[in-house]
Amino acid sequence: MWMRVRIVVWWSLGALFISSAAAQTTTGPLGEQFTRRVLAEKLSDPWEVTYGPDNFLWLTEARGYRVSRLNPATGARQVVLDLSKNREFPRYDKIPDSLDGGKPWPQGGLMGLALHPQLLTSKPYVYLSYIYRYAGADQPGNGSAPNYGGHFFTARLVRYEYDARAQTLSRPLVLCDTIPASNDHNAGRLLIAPVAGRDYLFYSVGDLGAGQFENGGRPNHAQSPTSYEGKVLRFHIEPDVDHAPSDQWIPNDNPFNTNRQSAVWSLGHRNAQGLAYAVVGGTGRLYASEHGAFSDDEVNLIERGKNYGHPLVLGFADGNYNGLAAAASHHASLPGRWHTTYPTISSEKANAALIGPSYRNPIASLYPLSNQFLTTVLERTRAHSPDEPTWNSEAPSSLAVYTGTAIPGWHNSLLIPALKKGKLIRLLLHDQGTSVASDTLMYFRGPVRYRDLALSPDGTTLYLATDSATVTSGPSEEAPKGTACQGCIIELRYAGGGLATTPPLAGKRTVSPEKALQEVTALVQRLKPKDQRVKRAGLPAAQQPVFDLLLKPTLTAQEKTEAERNAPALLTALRQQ
Ligand SMILES: [Ca+2]
Ligand SMILES: [Ca+2]
Ligand SMILES: [Ca+2]
Repeated sequence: MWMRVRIVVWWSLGALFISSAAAQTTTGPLGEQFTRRVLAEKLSDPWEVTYGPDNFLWLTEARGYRVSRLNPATGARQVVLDLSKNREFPRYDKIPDSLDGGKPWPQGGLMGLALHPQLLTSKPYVYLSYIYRYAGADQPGNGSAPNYGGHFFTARLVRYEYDARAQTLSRPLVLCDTIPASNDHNAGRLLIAPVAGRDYLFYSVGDLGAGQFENGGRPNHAQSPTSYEGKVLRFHIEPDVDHAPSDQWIPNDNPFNTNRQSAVWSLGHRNAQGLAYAVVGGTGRLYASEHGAFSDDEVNLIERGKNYGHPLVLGFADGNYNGLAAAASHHASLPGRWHTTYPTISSEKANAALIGPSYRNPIASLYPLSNQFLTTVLERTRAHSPDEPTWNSEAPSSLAVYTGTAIPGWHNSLLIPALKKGKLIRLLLHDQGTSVASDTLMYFRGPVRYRDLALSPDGTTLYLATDSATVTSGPSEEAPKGTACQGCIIELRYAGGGLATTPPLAGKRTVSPEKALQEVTALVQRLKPKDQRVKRAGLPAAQQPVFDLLLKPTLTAQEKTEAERNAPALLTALRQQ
C-alpha cells in the first residue's frame, strides 16, 4: 500500500513537470504567434531578469536574496551570489504575526541588477540594489512609527566583481548605503545608460508610500531635491577622483549638486519601477514607467533635473485630481480632507505652473479617469465603505523598448509588464519616440503577476519573470486554469504572424448606437455587483438611469430606444473611469 501511494505521487509530479515545461503556442492581439516555454519556476520572487553579454539571463530573487545566471537554451541555473546574510532582518513573510508582531516584509528586497557593458572583457562589474536594514526590527509590535508614521527600511547600492571561472560575485564596493526604503513604493530599478556618450548608473527610488496605508502619516519628499525619496538617481559606474568617498560615485555635473554632491537626476516620482534606454528616431532617450495612484499609471521621458509632478500633479496636468489627493484614508487623525500627508490638489494646472518650466507631463497615462469617478473612489475609500472601490489601471512593474525588427509592427514599441491581471502591454511609439501612436495592446494574459522582462539581442525572444504569488486582483473567472506559474522565467519566442502596421487608435473609431449598446451592456454585466455600484456612482446623474437599464434582463421597445440613444455617451463615460 505504501509503495502504491508513493508511485502515484511520483507520477503526478512527473505530469506537472511535463505540462509546465512543454512548449505551447500563444497568439497576440494582432495575430502574432509565440511559442511559450517555462525556463525556470519556483524562484523566490524573481525581480530582475537581464540578458547578459555572456548570452545568459541574469536574475535577482527579491525574497531569496540570490543572484543567478540562467542558460536560456537549457534552463540550467547557477547561483553566483547569496546576499541573505547581508539582510539584517529576518524573513518576516515566513514568521507568523503572533511571533513578530506583524512586522512587514519590505516592498521588493533584493531588487535591481545592472551589468557593465564590458562585463566579459576589462570591466567585470555587476551592480545591485537591496534592502539591508529595518529600523523597526527591535521595536515592539509591528515596527511602524506611531500614528501611521511608517516603516523605515534602508537600501544600498553595491558593485560586485564577476569571476567567470569560479562562477561567483565577490569584492563588493558600496556606492551608497543610505537610500531610504519602506514596506511600500521602493521602485528599485537599476539601469546603465549613456548621457552624451558616457555610461552612467541610473536608479529609481519610490516615494516609500509616504501618505498611504501604514505610511499615511509619513511626510512625502518626492518634491524635495534634498531627499532621495521619489527620485531617479544618477551615479558613476566607476569612481571619480573627488576627495570625499561619498562624492566619488556621484557625477560632478549632476543637476542638484551643492557643496555636497547629490545623486538626484529627476524628481516628482511616485513608484517608477521601470527604466529603459533606447535610441528612437536617432536620439537616445531614457524612459520610465511608474505606478499611478487610483489611475494614471505613467510613462515618462526622463530628462536631467526635470520634475514629474507627484504628488502635486497625477498623470497629465488635466485637472482630473482637482480637489483630490494621491491617497485617502479613514484615519481622521491624519491631515487634510482626505486624511493623508499627500497634499490635497486644488488645481493640477496651477500646481504645474507653480513648478514652472521644469514640469513634465507623462508621454502616456493608463488611464486618465474622470474627476467624477475618482471623487467617488476617494470618498468611498475615506468612508471605509464596504463597496471598496476598484479602478482601471495596470500596475506597471518594469519597462523595455523593443528596437528590433524581428516581430512585424513592433519596432520602437514600449513593452510594459503589468502586475494587475497579468499581461504585457505594448505601446507603439511615434517616429521621434516622444509620444505614443497606438492603442494599448495586451499580450500573454494569465493569472500571474508579471514583474520584469528581458529581450534577446536578435529581437525574436522575450523572457518574462512572474511573482511567486499568483494572486492578482479578481477571482478565478479572470484566471484561466493551467497557465499560472509561480516564480517563473517564461520564454516567448516569436513564431510568425502579426501585422506590419498597427491599426489606428480604438478611441477614434465611430460605433453605431446599436453596437455601443451591445458593448456597454457586456461591459456592465461583466462587473461584480460592488463594482457596478461604484461605477454607477461615478457617472453623471443623467446617465445613472441608463446604467440601470443595462442591468435589466429584458428591455421594452421604448427602453431599448432610450438605451441605444444614450449608449455611445455612456460607453465613453465608463471607459474614462
Ligand atoms: Ca563626484
Ligand atoms: Ca507625473
Ligand atoms: Ca491628472
